[in-house]
Amino acid sequence: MRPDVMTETLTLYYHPYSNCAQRVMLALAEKGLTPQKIKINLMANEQLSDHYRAINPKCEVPALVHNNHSITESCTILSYLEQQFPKVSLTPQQPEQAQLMTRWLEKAAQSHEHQVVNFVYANGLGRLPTPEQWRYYEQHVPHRAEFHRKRRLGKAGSDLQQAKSVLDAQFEEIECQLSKTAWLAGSEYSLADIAWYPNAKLLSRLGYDVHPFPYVRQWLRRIEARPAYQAGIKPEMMPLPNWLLRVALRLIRRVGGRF
Ligand SMILES: N[C@@H](CCC(=O)N[C@@H](CS)C(=O)NCC(=O)O)C(=O)O
Repeated sequence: MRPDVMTETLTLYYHPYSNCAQRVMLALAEKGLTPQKIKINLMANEQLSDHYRAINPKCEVPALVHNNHSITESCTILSYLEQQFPKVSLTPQQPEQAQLMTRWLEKAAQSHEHQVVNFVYANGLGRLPTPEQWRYYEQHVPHRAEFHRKRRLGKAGSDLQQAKSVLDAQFEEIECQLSKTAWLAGSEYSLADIAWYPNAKLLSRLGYDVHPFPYVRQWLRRIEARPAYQAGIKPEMMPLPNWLLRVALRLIRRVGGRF
């Protein structure tokens, strides 16, 4: 532990069901770090407040504030934690495995928008903005306004077959790696597994069929057996069966925004 570590302040802005926030929750738990946690209620649109926008200009969770310095983008936060809190290492010792981990992290950083969000919307589960939220996006959150503009034109998040085939290719790649090594970057559990677990889990809960991927299913179970998962994520998970979660999300879409 660095000498100043006891006086450092660490605050995590998160929502427990956010796959991106879960990456950071897992890494913090693996490292034995216990930040102050501030829940941003996405359902109540707390992310769309001027106060939170000052912390994360993209109005998304997670954000980590370390000694008044705000870090955003979940995969960037993972690398930051690894650099600042190296006592419990989540990087493989062997250089080739460490390089492989970096490649998985780079892909994970692109995956939320291009894989998860597309599938969720194409499957009829993503929330639609109200006119008020839409105005906020247009003024302050251009990437989200752009996504919804494309979605309305049928250019994003509308073709379920296409969204599934992108996921098929991704899950085949993960399955192939896990058929050769215990973890994504080789023989050691690493940030690569932490970055990909929440995506794979969320997609499987929301209707992507992981049955054709036995190594992925075993890997999910092994991660869920880790003390860091049990302490860092599980206590805040909603114990809803998957089918009920999907029904709830479809209802929220119906009664929510229309834009
Ligand atoms: N690329 C970002 C994506 C973060 C993101 O999209 N977070 C979602 C939750 S998973 C969010 O906060 N959405 C805001 C909203 O729904 O308005 C990251 O990896 O941190």
